[in-house]
Amino acid sequence: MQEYKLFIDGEWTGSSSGETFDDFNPATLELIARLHKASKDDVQRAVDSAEDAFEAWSRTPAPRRATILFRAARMLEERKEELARLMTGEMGKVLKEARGDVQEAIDITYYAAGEGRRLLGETTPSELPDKFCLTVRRPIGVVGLITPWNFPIAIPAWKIMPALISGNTLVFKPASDTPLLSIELVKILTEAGLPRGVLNLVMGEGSTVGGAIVKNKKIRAVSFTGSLETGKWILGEAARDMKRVSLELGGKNPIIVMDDADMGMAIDGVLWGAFGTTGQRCTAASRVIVQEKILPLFQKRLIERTKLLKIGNGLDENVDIGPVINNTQLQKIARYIEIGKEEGAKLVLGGRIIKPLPGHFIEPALFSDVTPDMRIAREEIFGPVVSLIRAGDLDEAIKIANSVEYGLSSSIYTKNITNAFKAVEKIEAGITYINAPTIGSEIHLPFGGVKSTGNGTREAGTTAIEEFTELKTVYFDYSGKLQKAQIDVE
Ligand code: UN1
Repeated sequence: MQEYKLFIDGEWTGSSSGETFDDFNPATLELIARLHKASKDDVQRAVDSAEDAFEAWSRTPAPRRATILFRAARMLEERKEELARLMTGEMGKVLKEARGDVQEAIDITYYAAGEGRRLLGETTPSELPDKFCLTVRRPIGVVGLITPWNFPIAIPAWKIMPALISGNTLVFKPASDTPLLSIELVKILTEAGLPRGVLNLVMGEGSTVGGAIVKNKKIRAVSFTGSLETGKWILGEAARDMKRVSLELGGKNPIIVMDDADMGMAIDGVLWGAFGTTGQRCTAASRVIVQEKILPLFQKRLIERTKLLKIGNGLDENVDIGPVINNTQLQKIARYIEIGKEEGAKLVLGGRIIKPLPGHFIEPALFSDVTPDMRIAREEIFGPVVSLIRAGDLDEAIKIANSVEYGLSSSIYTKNITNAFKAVEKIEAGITYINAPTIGSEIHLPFGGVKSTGNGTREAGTTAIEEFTELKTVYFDYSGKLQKAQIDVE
């Protein structure tokens, strides 16, 4: 079994406390790796090393920083299959999805590398003669990145690549359930030529290691994807030092199915949106709001199709649904199944923990007769559980869609163009899909949500650069005399 150390100041170094933690395959429960756990001192060393590296890295021309990213992207491409297999063995998602996860990392790496020749600011006329106005982008400084386990390489890459191309230096903590892909990503970037200290990897629990990152005064920005509870804590802590924070938190994403929809397509969409990644996406569809006329037939057909999904080890190419990440999550999902029953929803399919498979498996679950006030219709479960909710018309469907505290992704299935535009206008979410499920974002568009899903920032797309840069406004006066804005108006 492999043991992995921390990566600080360009060296793989053991934890100063000597503490380690274990990494298991969720499908087989095999122990696959032992990882060094960072102490507070280790985090401080990582921050110091990032601080030392900042001057040289931020002064390296962005197109030259990009050459390292282009090289890393090509290496990721060459190793795509191997990395996908490693991911399935650690995180559990089925192989074709793991390949997609690596592809997303490849895409953002190329995209961020391309930004090395843009990093656009703006130029605009001055109100005074012989004066030139522009904005330039500057890196923020030492940035802390904290990532979740559900996209073990895509989400780290979403954050690392734009942060690097913008000239920041980093202290990065991946989720303790899935550190292996992050270790590979750090190795690839190092081999591609990233200078020492620019990217430091610390591992361990969120409460200690993540906490030490967030509280460190030298860290000027934190980018976090994870739970609402942790996000709120980070925002509060960061306020003390006026740190920049970007948060991608939970979702309770609805798919609205109108009675004019193509039903077969909507069912395909629900199966993929709700049960892909075993429902463990922030964008997973967990509420399916169906117009009442078609609800009975829709429910019947959805049950039939869900029954056909094959559960098992994601390395088997025939499997549709892999395991849940760990026992805590498995028990949390099982508890929500009980809560749903107690609240009076009808469990029409699945929801049982599967034994005697050794891993953390649960059957995809469908609840009917769910009302919007029930906890299973409001709280993020992060598992393969769908609540079917009845709506009379589009207005009611949208009202239900908006009745939760989250607002990440959303979807509507309809053939009616008016319905589609109304949904775009009225659904409170960062993302709305028309005739496609709630998952499947592309890296060159902004990703993020409204309400409690975040704090207004967006990842990926051109907004990825905004997330990791400061704007400087420059006024260049070449008139040779004092000119006064707002005063010299004649
Ligand atoms: C997440 O839901 O946790 O849209 C991230 C998707 C992926 C990213 C999802 N591109 O499903």
